[in-house]
Amino acid sequence: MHYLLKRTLLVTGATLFSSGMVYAQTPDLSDPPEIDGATVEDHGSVTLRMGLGLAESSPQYISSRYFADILNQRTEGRINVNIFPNSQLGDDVQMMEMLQTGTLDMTYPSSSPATGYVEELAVFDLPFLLPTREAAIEAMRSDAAQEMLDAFDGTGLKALAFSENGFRQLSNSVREVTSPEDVAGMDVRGLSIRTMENPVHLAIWEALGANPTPMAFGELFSAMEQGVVDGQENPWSTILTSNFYEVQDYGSETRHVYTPFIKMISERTWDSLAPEYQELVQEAALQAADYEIQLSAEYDDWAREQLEERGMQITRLDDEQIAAFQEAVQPVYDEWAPRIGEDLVAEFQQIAESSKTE
Ligand code: TK8
Repeated sequence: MHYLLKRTLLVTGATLFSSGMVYAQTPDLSDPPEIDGATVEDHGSVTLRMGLGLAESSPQYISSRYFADILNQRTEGRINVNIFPNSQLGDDVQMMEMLQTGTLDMTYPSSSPATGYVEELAVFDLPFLLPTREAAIEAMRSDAAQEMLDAFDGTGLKALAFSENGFRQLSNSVREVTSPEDVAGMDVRGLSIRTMENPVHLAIWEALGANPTPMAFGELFSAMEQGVVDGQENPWSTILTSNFYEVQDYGSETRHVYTPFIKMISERTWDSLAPEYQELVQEAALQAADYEIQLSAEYDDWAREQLEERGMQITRLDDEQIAAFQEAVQPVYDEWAPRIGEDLVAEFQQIAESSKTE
């Protein structure tokens, strides 16, 4: 049976359907892999509190439930994970700070706001660098990426695994966007676009002639609703599951950045766990990450179709149109590649190239 239906009554979008109605408006999601592996010896009961930015219908939440199930099953119920979705405990930046002080055990930010801890992560923010999911997965599994996770040691945050937030797409409430000129507005004002709290993203939207405003994700819906910003950019799955389509009429399939998520645990919490529990948490994080990447891929086109059905006007861009965006953001490379490290950027470009020719 469908994993979602087994777990709980989950729906995408705003409507909660009651039983008897068609309530599973979800893509045909894969079940997670069977949980196997030996039961871990009793090292006491542990409850982990995990805060998430996204909604219950997101791949982030669904794969976190799987993470919780693995821990629970392999400890015969001794490790429990309580998940708090929807940015209810705070946004990515706040939750990372809570992990540092030990007031929250786990969270799961985008890599972009984590560049404050590990600068090299900004390589993922370079526009149009990783064109396919295959290239992105290879980049996330590279030794260079593992070094980025290791570099969190001593910050108060332990980074366990990369997983997928996804390819970012532009949405706005003002006009159809097919070119950088549409973003900048020729005789009308440029679009005001919310960005993540990350300097490369700010540079991207400045280069495109927008009026960018960094803002916490949890404030974004009401900022768009009240017209504080015209638009934002996130994967289709988020635009759907966070109900952004209710306040955004236009979408453009720009795929301008692939954003990873990073599963994190507080170093304090980590240090308090028995080594066997640590091993299990690490293993489960990697398994849940794989499952999330798969769910995320399954969501992509489906979420876009759902958004169209719900009245959003979505524009696909052809190669020439994408090339115009790529050209406009070239200054971002000139400014940021030397700061991030030319070698690292070249390594990721190499990964991207080889994924194209495969
Ligand atoms: C969720 C965020 C979000 C990100 C953003 O916590 O802020 O736009 O893409 O999904 O990590």
